[in-house]
Amino acid sequence: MKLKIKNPATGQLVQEVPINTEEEIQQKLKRGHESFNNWFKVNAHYRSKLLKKWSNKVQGAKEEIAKTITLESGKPIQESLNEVDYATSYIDWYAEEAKRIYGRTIPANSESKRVIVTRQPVGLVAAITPWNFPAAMMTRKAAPALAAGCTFIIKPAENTPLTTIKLVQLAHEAGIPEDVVQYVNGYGNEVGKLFTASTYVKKITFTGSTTVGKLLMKDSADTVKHISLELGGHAPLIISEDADIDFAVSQTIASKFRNAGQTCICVNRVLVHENIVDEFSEKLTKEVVKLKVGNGLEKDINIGPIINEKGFDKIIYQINDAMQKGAEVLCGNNYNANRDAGCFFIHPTVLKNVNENMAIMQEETFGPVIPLTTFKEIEEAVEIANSTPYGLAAYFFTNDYRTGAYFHENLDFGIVSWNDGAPSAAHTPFGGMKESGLGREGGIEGIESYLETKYLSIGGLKK
Ligand code: TXE
Repeated sequence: MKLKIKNPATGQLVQEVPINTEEEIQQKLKRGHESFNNWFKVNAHYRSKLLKKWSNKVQGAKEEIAKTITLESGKPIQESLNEVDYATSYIDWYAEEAKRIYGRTIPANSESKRVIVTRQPVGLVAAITPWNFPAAMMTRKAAPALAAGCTFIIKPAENTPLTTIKLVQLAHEAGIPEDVVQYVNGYGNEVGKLFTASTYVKKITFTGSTTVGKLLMKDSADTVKHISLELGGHAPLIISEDADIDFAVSQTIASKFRNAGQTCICVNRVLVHENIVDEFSEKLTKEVVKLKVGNGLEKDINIGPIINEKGFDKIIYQINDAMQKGAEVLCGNNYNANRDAGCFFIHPTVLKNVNENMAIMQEETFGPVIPLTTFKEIEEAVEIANSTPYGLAAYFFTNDYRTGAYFHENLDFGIVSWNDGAPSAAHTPFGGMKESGLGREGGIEGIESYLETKYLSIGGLKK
């Protein structure tokens, strides 16, 4: 049995990849578990050196990896090149963090005692990643795991395994032992069950839909695994009356249309103060119609295909639902769908007069659509922004420090971005509140969930 990897822009077969049997997966899990005892005792400075070597190898293969990302995910080639840099930045960051896993001493309550706290890696980590950032989602999980001293096994998305295969191969070439970082290929529900049931796996790290995240959390309960979940988002972007409108337009476009809107932190709902909505929507639409849609390998393409039919149907449903309930189309709402070939393109769309009864204001869109709504008071904007079960990223634009402070304190989101459409970076903690997930990836926080705390109490010492 093989996975057929197709280019979502053309429908052409890129490559076939063997699906691992259950027996092969169990063997790999066993090897990952058995190699843990050696790997975690390797000194941290040496692990750091291997991670740096891996980073150099990834940069050395940058063009090849970027082309693979575009071929299997459809994103424009420049975005794929950027993704390779972004993916590498996580390896670089955690190569340094490997050397900074500190313990502490606690003053004892007796002269004959000493109390010491150390940190140790959790063990074998199993990762499940999505198709929207095939390189970065891999390194954002593998780099802190390996830096902490964990062994690592990954199941990439069924439609984008080629980037992962290449990254794992480069890790081995860099000197990271084969059993320490491994991949398996197969269907999510089948491999997911083997990962969650395995007593060798000590932690699950997942990026994907909220539905699957909840399932993995339930299935991990039987063996009480550590779990990190980076799930869906429904990011609001709020534009205050005093904001710099031209800047807000450029940042809205940068945030919304990256990867054709198939990004968990991309803007999903735009809330504009009612006094500036006409100027903002006019300027926004003027820029949005300039974006070019097409095959990401061609020159100057801004927006590639939608990943698959399921994603396409969800976006079209949300647009139609909004229009039926009174939304006005300012631009876009045209698309090319070739269901036989599996190719789906949606032109960037701006909708005005949306309201909270429309699906597009309640559910993650994952497509190139901007719904615009208005507010009068900042309290009302916050109420709308917080009104969904998601809490990943929120953006706001204001030049008033009091408004900024109010938004910062009252928006229930893990990432709050003030006058900035691109907040994500390796040195920052990325993750959500509410049903957007558990745990953080990146920054000093990103290594925490790969570590256990061990406390040593020494007694009977001479005074
Ligand atoms: O996600 P899935 P899909 C959101 C986004 C998108 C929707 C559906 O709204 O439109 O989810 O996308 C594996 N047990 N995000 O269908 O199914 C699967 O093999 C274990 C947001 O692609 O969650 C793949 O490797 N694993 C998100 C991974 O989960 C399972 C990125 C993601 O697939 C499984 C992607 C199961 N039962 C989608 N079922 C983000 N946070 O960026 C599937 N998988």
